[in-house]
Amino acid sequence: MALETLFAAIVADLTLVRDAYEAAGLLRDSGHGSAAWTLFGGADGAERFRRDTLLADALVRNRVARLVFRRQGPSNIVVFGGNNVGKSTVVNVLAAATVAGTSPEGGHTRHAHAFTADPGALFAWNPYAFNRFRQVPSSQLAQSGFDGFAVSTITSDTLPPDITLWDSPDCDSVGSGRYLAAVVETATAADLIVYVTSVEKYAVNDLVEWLFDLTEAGIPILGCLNKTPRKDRALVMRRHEEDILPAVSRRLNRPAPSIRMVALRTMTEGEEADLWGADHPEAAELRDAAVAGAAPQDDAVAGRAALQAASERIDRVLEPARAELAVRAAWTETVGGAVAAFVATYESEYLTGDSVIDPFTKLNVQLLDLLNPEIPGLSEVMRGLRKIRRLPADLLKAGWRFISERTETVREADLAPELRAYAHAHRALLRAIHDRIDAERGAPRHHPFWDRLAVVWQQRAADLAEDFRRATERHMEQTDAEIRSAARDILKALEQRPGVLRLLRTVRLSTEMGGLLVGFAIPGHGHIGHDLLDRVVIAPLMMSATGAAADFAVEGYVAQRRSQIVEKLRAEARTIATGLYAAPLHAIGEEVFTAIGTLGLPQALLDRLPANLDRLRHAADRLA
Ligand SMILES: Nc1nc2c(ncn2[C@@H]2O[C@H](COP(=O)(O)OP(=O)(O)O)[C@@H](O)[C@H]2O)c(=O)[nH]1
Ligand SMILES: [Mg+2]
Repeated sequence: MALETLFAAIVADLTLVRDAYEAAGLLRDSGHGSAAWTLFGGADGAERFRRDTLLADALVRNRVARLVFRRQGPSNIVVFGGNNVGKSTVVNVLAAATVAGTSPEGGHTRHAHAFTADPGALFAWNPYAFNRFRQVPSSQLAQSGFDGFAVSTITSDTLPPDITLWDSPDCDSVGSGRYLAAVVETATAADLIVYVTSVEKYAVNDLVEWLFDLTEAGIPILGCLNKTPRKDRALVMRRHEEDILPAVSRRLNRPAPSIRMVALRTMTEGEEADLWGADHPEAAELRDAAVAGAAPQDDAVAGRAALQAASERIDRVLEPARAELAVRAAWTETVGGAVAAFVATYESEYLTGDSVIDPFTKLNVQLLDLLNPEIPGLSEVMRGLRKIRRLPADLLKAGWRFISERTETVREADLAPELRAYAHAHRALLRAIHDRIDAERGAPRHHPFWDRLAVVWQQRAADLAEDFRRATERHMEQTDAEIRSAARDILKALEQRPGVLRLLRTVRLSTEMGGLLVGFAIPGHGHIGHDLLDRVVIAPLMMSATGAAADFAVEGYVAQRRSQIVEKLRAEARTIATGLYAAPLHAIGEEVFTAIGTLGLPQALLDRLPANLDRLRHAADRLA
């Protein structure tokens, strides 16, 4: 791939990432409880992420671009620093004219503003510079959105014509989150940054960290100590170099930049223009140092340093997108696991459990009912089986309280085994989901998905329980119909065995366990338990001396019809679980993502972008 194509692909992907993050509000709000705050476990992490994301994108577009395009045009000197340190004043000192607006209040400058002799030449070499910003007339700058910037034409006697001066907004004041993108865009376009600080601000950690980020990205920095009385200057400069930078270096475990500092004369009572007047040679000293420092760098060196800095950040930048994909996978897995828990519980408690063989009891009873409705005890058993055929609503209440109370209620014991199995299966499913949500939210850093899910889940679980109740009842009716038709089929098959039919007609029934399990007794054979078909139908047939082929045919048919019922019930439990739970749970997941703002960045992009940065690095190393 040609270097330019590769570069364009990287820029396009970074743009998609940044668009997605901006749409989701991740770059705007890092306050308590915001998505970024939750995702990064606090404001520090959220702000670090915002800075890394803005930097990686802007470094690529404004500096890595030098590997691809020939940098031309004026050099940019960008004045950068904390709130109210006198940045705009320093722009004026450098221009030796009042060009930039200053104000005693903080946060006055909110847009990037260029002062240049040749506006047309500004970014003629780089189509990607300031591509997320709109140029507006400087008179409209104050009213423009945070994506506005202005370019004013100046003619200066003191400043070389190939120097463009940039005023930038504060990088640290409250609310700077909104215009931080403008700060980063301007800073990364710099050939030299004039870092303005003061006796009040020089020790602010957040500001000092910028010096590390910018230096590592290969951007030359000149320090300017402003608003500091002459008697304190030497001390402040020494402390900055000997204490502050090393302390931050130790904390960040990154090498300390070495920053040359020039101090400006303090404006006491007087006019701003005095600051660059004849008796203030500091202004000229600063200007000369800045112009010298802004001399064009080697493009390959500058581009590679920026590429290195962007590459080092890319994993942190992509973290929210990766986290989102991981959350999607986790939710799919949770739903799958919960549905599996539902089916497993239903199976073990109803279909394959050794104490409950309710479908067969029903089958046998139906069979007997068809044979002889007058069989003693049969009508009671039929009534018993039909007894509790509705799931009591409170058993299905899906609130946390219901799930955490793992006690068996009295009413539950009264339930027909099928319903009890279903109620337990329902609970197993809820518990699986609840446990996962709890575990995820328990982590100090977690995806906001889980918090929102907990809220939506509370609202929806009641509806789910109601749907479940209806579906279970419907299913029970279907099961009964299925069992009745199986009984009819078996009876038909048994017609070949009139002796067995005769025997069965004499059976007596007794009920156990609250009428839910049925015992069978045949006069002369004693109590034979509840699995009638195996013992009463199959066994005698096996022992019978008559035609083995026909016997096995009947036996085989009965066994097959029975296993069909089990298979059908198992399949239906799966269908119920999938239709009733899986689809709505996935829909809830999507709803939560929509509510919290889904990024929707595909895995392919997350793999491709770092790989392309690597490829560009190798290509640049080969060129060097
Ligand atoms: N006392 C004093 N005030 C200054 C000096 N430099 C700038 N200021 C004032 O500090 C205030 C903020 O300056 P400004 O350049 O707007 O700061 P910015 O927010 O960093 O751009 C303005 O009222 C300036 O006049 C200085 O050297 N001494
Ligand atoms: Mg300003």
